[in-house]
Amino acid sequence: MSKKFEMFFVSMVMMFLLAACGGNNEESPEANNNDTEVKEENAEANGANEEAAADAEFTIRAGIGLNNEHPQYKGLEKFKEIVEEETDGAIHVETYHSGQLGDDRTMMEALQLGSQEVTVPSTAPIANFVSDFSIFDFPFLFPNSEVADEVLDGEVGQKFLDKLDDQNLKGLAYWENGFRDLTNSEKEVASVDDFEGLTIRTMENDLHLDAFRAMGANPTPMAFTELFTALQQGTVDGQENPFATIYLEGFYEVQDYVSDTHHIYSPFVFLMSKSFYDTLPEDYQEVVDNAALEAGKYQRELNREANDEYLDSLVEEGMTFTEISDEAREEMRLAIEPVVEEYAAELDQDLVNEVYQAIEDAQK
Ligand code: KDG
Repeated sequence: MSKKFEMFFVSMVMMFLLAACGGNNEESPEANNNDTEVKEENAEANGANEEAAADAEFTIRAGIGLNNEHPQYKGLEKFKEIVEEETDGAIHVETYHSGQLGDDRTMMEALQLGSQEVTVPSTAPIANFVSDFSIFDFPFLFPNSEVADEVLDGEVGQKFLDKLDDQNLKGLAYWENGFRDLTNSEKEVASVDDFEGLTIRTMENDLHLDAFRAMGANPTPMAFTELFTALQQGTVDGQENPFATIYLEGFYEVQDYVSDTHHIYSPFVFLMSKSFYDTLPEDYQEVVDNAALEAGKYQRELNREANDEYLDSLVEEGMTFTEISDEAREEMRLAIEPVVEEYAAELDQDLVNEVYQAIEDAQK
């Protein structure tokens, strides 16, 4: 069975099981993502889960695309710890990684349908549900993560989260994916000219596609769950993700070159199914609100350490590192500027101005 078909088959089976189980999971998901083997400990954990779930009033199934080594998953475990402790086990949290419950879009749709309770996607796929979110994927928008924190955790960030309600999604907090960097298997990329002809996988987001086209690359949208295989088989030459993901997902095994393009600061959004959230009593709603924020702080901290640490590890694994100069980064920004202006014109102008203003204020 081909890997892709296997993934598709497993996703279908998972969706069926989740829908059939309704409130409580009685089956352990057995899914294989990329080359990440389903860990035995996962099956064991799910065995323990079954008992705890049986005693619980509510079960939250929380799934992400990245693997269980990633700070995103550690954040999810922290969320579980806080929620179960604070509710004395009345809310039971099951955590799934590596796309075991599907890719970002599938999981968001499952939240809308009420067959999954939590996921933590990047803002890029969220823009397909609430288009205003695409502003957070404007290349070179946030100068650093401190400014991003201030804007996202502030009033304007909350306005975006509120927009998710209409989609039956409850946005509880911003977590962090981080600054995205380019890898490929063909050549060193030091300047905008070097993008010419490279086939690059991007997230499923039109702005990302247009931005890479503007730099001369040949972008292809693809779910994260398909990425490792696509790189391995040479379906695409490259991809872009923060160093932590590049290292922890083992992309260095199938990619030779890495450049610190830092072209987009990618936030994660902690999402809950709104129909599920609305069934929780008020005190439990408060618990999940605070847990999403607390776990987010912890996740951001781990994520920043990981992104600082793993470039060296990528070089140790044999990747060639190309440092992007300030001038080269400015050339990239200029190449993408018309795309950003075009997308900005399509969005809620007051909100766009508020974001720009908040970024300026955060730098004062
Ligand atoms: O869990 C989140 C991931 O599925 C995804 O958003 C990671 O940045 C990502 C990508 O490139 O798809």
